[in-house]
Amino acid sequence: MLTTNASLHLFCRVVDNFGDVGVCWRLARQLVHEYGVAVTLIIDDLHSFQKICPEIDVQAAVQQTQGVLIHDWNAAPTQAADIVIEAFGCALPADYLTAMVTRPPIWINLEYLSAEEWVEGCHTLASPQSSSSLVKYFFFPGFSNQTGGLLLERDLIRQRDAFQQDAAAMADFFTSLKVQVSPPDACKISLFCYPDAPCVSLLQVLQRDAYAHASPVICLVPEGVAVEAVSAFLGKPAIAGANAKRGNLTLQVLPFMPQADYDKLLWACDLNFVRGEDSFVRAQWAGRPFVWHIYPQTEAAHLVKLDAFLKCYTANMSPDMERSVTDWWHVWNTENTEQTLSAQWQTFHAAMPQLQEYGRDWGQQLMANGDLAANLMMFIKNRLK
Ligand code: TRH
Repeated sequence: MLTTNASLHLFCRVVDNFGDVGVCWRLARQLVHEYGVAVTLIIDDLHSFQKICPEIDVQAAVQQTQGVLIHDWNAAPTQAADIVIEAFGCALPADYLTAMVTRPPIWINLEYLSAEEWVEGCHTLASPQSSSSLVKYFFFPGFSNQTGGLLLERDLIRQRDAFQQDAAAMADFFTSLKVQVSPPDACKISLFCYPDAPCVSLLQVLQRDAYAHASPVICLVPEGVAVEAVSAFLGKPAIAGANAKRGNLTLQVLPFMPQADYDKLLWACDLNFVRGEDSFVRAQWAGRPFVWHIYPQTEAAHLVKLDAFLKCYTANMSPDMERSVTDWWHVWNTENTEQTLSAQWQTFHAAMPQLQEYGRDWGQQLMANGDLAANLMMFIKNRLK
């Protein structure tokens, strides 16, 4: 395995929201804790970082948290490390690039996640830089063994299983969030999506008494998510702790929580609506049915990515199950009328027990690709030879 005295600088610029820092923070911690690498995370937005990791001091130019050295972007190191990871093509500072020419590191561009087929052909490709003697390598996360795999901590699945098998631990978790799970067999849904998701229609569908044959629904929404739809449903501001019950649905706003607690929320719910990249991956490790709201792109490029993932995720499903998932995910990403959502929701909802089973097998299939940190370390080790 990689020598532990190798230094690694991981550069992250927050484009928006929490996924960029979410992915980098997870990777940084894993490389420190599981591989003993000296990781420095250089980041340009400590405020976004603090949302998912409350111990971050937004004023500090340099700080150490959970074994990771963290530099504000404006206080980036001036000496190049042995390994440099540029997250999502974030463009390294000019001075740092100059330092890299003097002491060339292994330079990796960690790319965005996509299930599109071209990813396999580009994974680990070398890109010689025309302006210097440096070479940058592309490293793609993904869903096949021809990609870098997905971020997965060594102990995560064991921790998940222990939590999901421990009714008292789950009850304590909900109590800590001030959520009353009543009745105990209520269907618990977490909701994390972009502002253009058809949330008003979803909440109407979930509250309708026509579905009272199904168990009551408790929908948990982190503060700041689907704010308009949630406050319209509540009839009051969508702030943490606010809740209301209408028809079959109880809706409650949760505080935006630290990353590890958000994982637990995904493990504890019966269905998770997730978005972007990181929560999307974590929902897959939760082993529970999930629905992806993909990050919207111009010219509907995101819908191609959505279908690429659906193709690989549903490959081993029965035709009926495949249709219920594909139709519901399409509706969630493109439609907004209550009528359209209602029909597809009923079919999807009926398929949830089978999806629960399927989710476990899907997780096993993903794990067989090796996890991203392990694959990355192997790639680096081979370059260091
Ligand atoms: O927040 P996202 O939409 O982030 C990203 C960025 O927008 C990025 O620019 C884009 O390219 C990418 O999506 C596709 O969604 P994501 O990726 O799911 O990241 C959310 C992070 O926030 C994830 O690490 C989980 C964390 N989180 C918490 O820590 N606590 C919470 O309460 C919630 C709801 C999320």
